[in-house]
Amino acid sequence: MAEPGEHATRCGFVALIGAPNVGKSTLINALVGAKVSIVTPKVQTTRTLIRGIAIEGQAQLIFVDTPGIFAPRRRLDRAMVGTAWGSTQDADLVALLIDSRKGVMDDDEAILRALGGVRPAKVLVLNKVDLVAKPALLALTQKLNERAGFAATFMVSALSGDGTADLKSWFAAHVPAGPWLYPEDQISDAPARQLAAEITREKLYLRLHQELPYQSTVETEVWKELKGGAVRIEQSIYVERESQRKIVLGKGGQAIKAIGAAARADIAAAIEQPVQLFLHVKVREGWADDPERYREMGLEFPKE
Ligand SMILES: Nc1nc2c(ncn2[C@@H]2O[C@H](COP(=O)(O)OP(=O)(O)OP(=O)(O)O)[C@@H](O)[C@H]2O)c(=O)[nH]1
Ligand SMILES: [Mg+2]
Repeated sequence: MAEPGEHATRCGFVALIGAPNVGKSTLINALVGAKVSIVTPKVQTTRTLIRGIAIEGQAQLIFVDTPGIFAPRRRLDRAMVGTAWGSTQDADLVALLIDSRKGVMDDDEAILRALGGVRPAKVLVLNKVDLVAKPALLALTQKLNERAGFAATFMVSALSGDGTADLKSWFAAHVPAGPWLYPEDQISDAPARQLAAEITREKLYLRLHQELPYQSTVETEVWKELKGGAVRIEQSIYVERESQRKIVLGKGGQAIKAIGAAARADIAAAIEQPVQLFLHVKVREGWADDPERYREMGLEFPKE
């Protein structure tokens, strides 16, 4: 006979935080088992909170991917870092990711100093262990555990999936008892238009360099279901200056064509529908100081 409560469900929010580029988005995708958040080799790819949902036994885990935490300079940076810290206030568990190949860098130091003010239980996740020898990991584990009170330490490769199953089981055992908040088959709470804009932004980051990715943003303007099952999507890519617009377009439109083709394929795969994608590159000087752009991204607009 089943004991009372034996089949009780659990449910909770797990915030994944850390410096830029440590692999938070790669990890959320591995934990969810689907691509819910974009990944690039560049720092500061993620700009807002991205929730990805997974079921593990009786537990529903709502993972929250966050922008990397660093010393912010621009208004957009401040909004990103503020929203990342904000995620820890609403979380049941917080996972601090460290790039174990790089070790403890300046941004990590600052995060460790601020971690004392974070209320939920914290776990340490040493990521990218595929790139590091075991003895170095043990030394890093010891060093970091001396700095903060972690409930557990995990060594994972978000890229290969190594160690992520153990991490997920631990989360499932430690989120509070309670009813599931989302339907069983839901993996994300982001509207499809937001996911589509993010996918295009990923292609911009992969294709463009220096300051350009950081001075651009993407918004989905039109989403029209067509007869026959396809969808027509129109997106605006905002840049700061005419010179940047020219670079995004590329010689003879080559760059925007490549970005569009790559984005279209991924959006179609994500929404499992044929897609017609139209990209419009627009100069909007000062978009990064326009509250409307922040609202579109789901970010608070910092006063300065
Ligand atoms: N070798 C290796 N590379 C990884 C691993 N996890 C992530 N990466 C790579 O690290 C880079 C950054 O990964 P992201 O997941 O975008 O990192 P992030 O922490 O979300 O970065 P921001 O959104 O900028 O804060 C990408 O090139 C990933 O492929 C890992 O376990 N091993
Ligand atoms: Mg990210």
